[in-house]
Amino acid sequence: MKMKTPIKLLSVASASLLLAACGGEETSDNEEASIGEQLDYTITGIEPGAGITATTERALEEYDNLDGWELETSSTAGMMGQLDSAYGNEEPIVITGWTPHYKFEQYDLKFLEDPEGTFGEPEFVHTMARMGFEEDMPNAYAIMENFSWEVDDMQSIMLAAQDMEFDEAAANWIEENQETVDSWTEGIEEANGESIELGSFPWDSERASSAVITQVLEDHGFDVTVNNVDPSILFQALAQGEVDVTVAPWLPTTQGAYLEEYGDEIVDMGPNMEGTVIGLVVPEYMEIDSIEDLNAPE
Ligand code: PBE
Repeated sequence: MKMKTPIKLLSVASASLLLAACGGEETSDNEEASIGEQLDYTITGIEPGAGITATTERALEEYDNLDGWELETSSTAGMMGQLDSAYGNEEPIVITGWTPHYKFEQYDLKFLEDPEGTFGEPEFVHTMARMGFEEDMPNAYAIMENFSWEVDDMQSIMLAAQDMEFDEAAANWIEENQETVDSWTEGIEEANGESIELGSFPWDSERASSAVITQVLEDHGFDVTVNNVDPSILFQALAQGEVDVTVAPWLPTTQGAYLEEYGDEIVDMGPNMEGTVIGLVVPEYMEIDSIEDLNAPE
C-alpha cells in the first residue's frame, strides 16, 4: 500500500507559499501547481476487489486526460482517513466514491461529471440466488423475491450504525417500518430452522441490507449465516451453489463484469433497490466539475 506521507503534503504547501512569495499577485495563479501536480496524479481508491476499483481502472484507460494517472488502492477505511485529513486541511483529493455512504453526510462532496459514461447511470441493487434455490426453499425464495426498499432506508441504517451495531440499527429500522417488512413475508409459511447461506460484501451498504434481510428471515423461522466476501468470491460461490442468495450486487456497472461471467450459472431475481451511484468524488471546495478537468502530466 502506497501511503501519502505528511512530508509530501508539506512540500506542496511550502511550494505554493514559495510561489506566492516569489510570483506576486499577477503571476501566482498561472504558476500554481495544477490539480494533477498537487495530487501527484493519484486517485485515492478503496479495496482492490471492489467493482468501483475495476471501473476506475477502466476510466484511466478511457479518458485521454487520465493518461499518466494512477489509482492507489487500499481500503475503504484508508480512503476515508485520507479524505478526512485532506478535507481538514482544504487540500485537493480525488476519491473513488459511491452513494449511499455517510461520507456525503460528513463532508461537502460532489461527483465529478463523467462525460464518457464510464461509471454508468444510477444503478440498481439486485437480489440473486443460486440455481435450485427456488425449488429447494420456495418460501425463502418468495420472501427474497418480495424484498424491496429505497436508498433512503438503507442510508438511514448506515447512518444509525455509526453509533451502534448494524444488527441493532436494522432492528430499529424494522420496528419503524413493520408494515413494509410484513408485506415481504405476508402469506408465506414460517420455516422450521432451515439454514440459508446469505452472501454479502464487506461494505456498509451491504452490512445494512444483509442485516435487515437476515432478521426478516430469522423472524420467519430460518437460520441465516452471512458470508461477507469480495464480489468475485460471491459470484463464484453463487455459481457453485455454496451461497444460496444475496441482496448485494450493484448493476449494471459496478458488478456488471461478474454478471457477464456467471450470468448463466446464477438466477438474477432483479432489483431490490434503485438509485445507487458510483464515480470519482471530490470536496466541494475544489474548483473542478468534470473528470476531464483532471489534467494529464505535461
Ligand atoms: N461499493 C459498495 C462496492 C459495491 C457496494 C460501491 C464500494 C463496489 O463493488 O464497488
